[in-house]
Amino acid sequence: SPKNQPWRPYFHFRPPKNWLNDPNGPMYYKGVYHLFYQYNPYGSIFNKTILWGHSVSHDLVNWIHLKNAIVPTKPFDINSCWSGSTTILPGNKPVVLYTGLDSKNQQVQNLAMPKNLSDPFLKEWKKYSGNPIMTPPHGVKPDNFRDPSTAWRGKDGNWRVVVGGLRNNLGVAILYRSKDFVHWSLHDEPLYFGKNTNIWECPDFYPVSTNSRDGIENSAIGINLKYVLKASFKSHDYYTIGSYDADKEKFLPDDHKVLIGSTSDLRYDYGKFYASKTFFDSVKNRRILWGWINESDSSTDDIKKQWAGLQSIPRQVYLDSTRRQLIQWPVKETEKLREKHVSYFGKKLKRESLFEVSGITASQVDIEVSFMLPKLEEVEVLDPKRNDPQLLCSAKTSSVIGGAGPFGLLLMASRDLTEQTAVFFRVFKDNHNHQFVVLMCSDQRRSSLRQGIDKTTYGAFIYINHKDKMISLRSLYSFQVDNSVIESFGAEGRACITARVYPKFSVYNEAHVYAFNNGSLDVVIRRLDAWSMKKAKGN
Ligand code: DQQ
Repeated sequence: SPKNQPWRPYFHFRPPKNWLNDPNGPMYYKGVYHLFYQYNPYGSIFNKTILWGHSVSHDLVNWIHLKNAIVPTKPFDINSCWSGSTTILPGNKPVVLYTGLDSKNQQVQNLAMPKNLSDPFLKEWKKYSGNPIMTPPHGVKPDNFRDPSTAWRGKDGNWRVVVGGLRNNLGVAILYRSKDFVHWSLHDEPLYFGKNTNIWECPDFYPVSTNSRDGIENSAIGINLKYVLKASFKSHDYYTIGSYDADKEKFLPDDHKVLIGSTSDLRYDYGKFYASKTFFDSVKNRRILWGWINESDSSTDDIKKQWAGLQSIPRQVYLDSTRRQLIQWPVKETEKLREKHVSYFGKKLKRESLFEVSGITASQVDIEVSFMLPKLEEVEVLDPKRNDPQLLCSAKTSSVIGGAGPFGLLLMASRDLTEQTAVFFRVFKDNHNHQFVVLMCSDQRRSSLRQGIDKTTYGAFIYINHKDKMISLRSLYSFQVDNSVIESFGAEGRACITARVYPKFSVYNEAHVYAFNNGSLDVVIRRLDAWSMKKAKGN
């Protein structure tokens, strides 16, 4: 029962045990946030039976785990209930579209609805008897057709929805239309497509406001809107911003910013973060993004520890004032978990120096720091051939001395620094594009003395204005007994990097946090705030 929820030793969402992947159908309904997720209730690896786990929360922080909501029972989903989304129909009636693996293992789209709309927890779900409502169209193989998005309604009153797929070798957001949400007809052309991407999984399509941080409901029509189109492929969530031509049923990216999975494509996160989904939170007027954070250890490890996968901290998303990218920031409610607090002001970090942020329990932390940038004239010049930030971070590690930077934080660090995760910045002059660019890195190479863990370094570019005097970094990490998650937000959320780390020694009281500067120029910490983070509760 919800009253006997196990105590949660961490604040990243996951069920008490077993395998979890994509977030499904998040929504707000009658005072309650719902999160469904791809779940294998029988073990801690991805398996033949995947279904919809279900949890609810009043605050996006503490969760109650309910019984599985949508499980394989019928010929149209007997082999798994894969990813999908919620749409709130007029009259506050939520419905779910999800992918079923049918008795022939074909991917089909199904409709489900709550049995009892007066239960805010929506514990019981029923499936529409006429399922499936969509089957693989011409040119789409039966294993390349999945993950219906939240639907939106056009001026004509008809519903639209996109389904991910691979059609004639193009990654596609396949468009369907319906008058009644039950009978759907295929639109010849996809809403949008990409070349050389493989199948598009979990497409997401939504409006964002051009003049406020408020979220916009999916069916909103109006001025001061732009549209975001996201697709998941090649292990990453790529997005582009543009306009939506409702008459032609087309998404048109700004500045020809296509989705091809290149290093210049925009990504929600430059670390581990996949199959994400947003929803409109009508009570707080914001759009919230959830993403799946996979493990970096082996499946043998996962079988041993009996769980795998968690969800990111829910992030509020909105358009940056440049209108060229999104900003992401952990939802305000996360701050409820802040406990012991320390702060530092005007602390000078001389070249090649290190100082410990002490006074907090450093195994579970929220830390925000703003660095005053040194004179930008004196920074390193970016080699135009090195345009892949991830590769640049792998070459220019935290110990490679630069001009302005590397400076940043050493997280989950042991006293002797043999274990540490470095999250840091390095400032470059990009002569080619006549601008300054900050390279943000998350370096996992020394995150653990354990072997057999993926310790790939991640990196992102953040373009700054020559007048900018400061750059900020916020890292949040929660401790999972066997390992940790570090989510880092650079420049107020303009670049995000999520990493999994599995320290062997730098745990509990042996975990330390440091700020460092390995650049030849001094930097000043304008302000640093760090909090120990409380445990989130199940109830
Ligand atoms: N995960 C689901 C699919 C989706 C994939 C299966 C993305 O529906 O395409 O668990 O991680």
